[in-house]
Amino acid sequence: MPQHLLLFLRPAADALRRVLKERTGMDIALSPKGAKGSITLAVDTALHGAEHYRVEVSKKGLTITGATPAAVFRGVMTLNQLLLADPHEAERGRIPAVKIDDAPRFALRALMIDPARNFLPVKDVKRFIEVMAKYKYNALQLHLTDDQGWRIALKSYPQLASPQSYSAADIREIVAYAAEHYIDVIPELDIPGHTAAFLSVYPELGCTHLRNAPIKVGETVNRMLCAANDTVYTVYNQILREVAALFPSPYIHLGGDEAAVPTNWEQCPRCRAMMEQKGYKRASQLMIPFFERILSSVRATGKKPIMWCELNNIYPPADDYLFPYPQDVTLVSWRGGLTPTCLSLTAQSGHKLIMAPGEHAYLDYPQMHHDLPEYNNWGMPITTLEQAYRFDPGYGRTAEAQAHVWGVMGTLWAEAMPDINRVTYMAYPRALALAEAGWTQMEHRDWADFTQRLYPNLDELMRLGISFRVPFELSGK
Ligand code: TNX
Repeated sequence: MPQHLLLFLRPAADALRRVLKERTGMDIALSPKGAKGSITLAVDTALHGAEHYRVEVSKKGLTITGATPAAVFRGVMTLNQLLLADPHEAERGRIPAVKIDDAPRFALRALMIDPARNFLPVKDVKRFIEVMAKYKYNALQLHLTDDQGWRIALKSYPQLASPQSYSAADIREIVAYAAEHYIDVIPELDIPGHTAAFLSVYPELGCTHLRNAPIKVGETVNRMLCAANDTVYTVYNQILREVAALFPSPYIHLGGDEAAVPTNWEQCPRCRAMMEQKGYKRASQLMIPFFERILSSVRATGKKPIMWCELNNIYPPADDYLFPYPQDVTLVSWRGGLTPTCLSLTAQSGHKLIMAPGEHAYLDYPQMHHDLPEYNNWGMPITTLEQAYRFDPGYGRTAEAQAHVWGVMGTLWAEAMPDINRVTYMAYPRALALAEAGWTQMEHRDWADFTQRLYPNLDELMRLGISFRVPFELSGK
């Protein structure tokens, strides 16, 4: 095996070693020239698709091949699943004879965590990464800024950082750890709403009429960045440059959700003047020039923008229905009830779409009646494990009408999650259902079968000390 390939296969080889040690007690030695051994990992360029892999176990040995090193790593995770399914055999060093040829239905399978609302230390984020990697997730979105906190310490604007935040070294540590699991870490800086933490430091960058209205970090005060203040764009240009340099991800998420336009831009003399000058009828139309400038800063960094798809909040469904997202913005469908519309609109417009519908993928919603969160529930609907599982990210549409769906994302908004235990309690086992929705073709999905395959995995989560919700099979009533 060429030396450079081995280097790239190192994370998969390390993972294989851990899996075999943990499940079978075997301690295998790694060798770059192990082509003759009974255990082989290799990149096979005859395979296509970034995560296409094969696992073959026979009398001759174990071979895991993949189109890329990431694919080989996913194959190792599948081996882990096989061994988990029959721990007694595995303990005896016996691996079932199989021939698996597998590739994901969707290229993106993401979870989003929210250290902005409740900070999560680096070690907890790393642990979270470890678990999600076992289920072949390949992206972690970090919601880094919100009303409750600004969680990234920047050189350019150090004052912004909340007392608990990630340093550049922390970010590098998270990113490197994620990379070993072939997980892309996507930063999110939420603008122009959800910016109370920012505006508590720079109140002069909010709308003119609110400058003297006090802001308390930790309260959702629905303040927005002023659309008609040049300094906002200069500051964010610098922030985006620094964030872009810290994260190797090709993407930056800019939020764009839940902006309180009527109490901010609509009342602000400067924003009103800008509306007039542009000939706009509604203050929400200022989103167009606002994001035009922000997006040009993002493009200058070489990154691709992602935004929450807002259909009824920023852009009210009036007769002059607006769908003004520039073509290079990847959208995330999230708001309950709006996903079918969002799916259709983006199919027409050709925008790339991530599916995170509130109906299935909002892992911050309670899993049962009277379950957590018992406080701070603004009316979140119950989302059972079964409801999470019954998610077809293509919403049953024709192949053509879902061709623009890039993948799935589960959100763990953390207003009611004070620590990582609560985060995993909300995430699991539903994130297992979502992982399957993202990976597996509909014809291979089966709820009853899933619940059976679930047990060894729950057993494993328990053994690892990861909290999760049981019982999970009840209807939720
Ligand atoms: C809406 S989902 C939000 C978040 C909240 C979440 C609570 C989205 C784009 N914005 O700021 O945390 O609801 O479920």
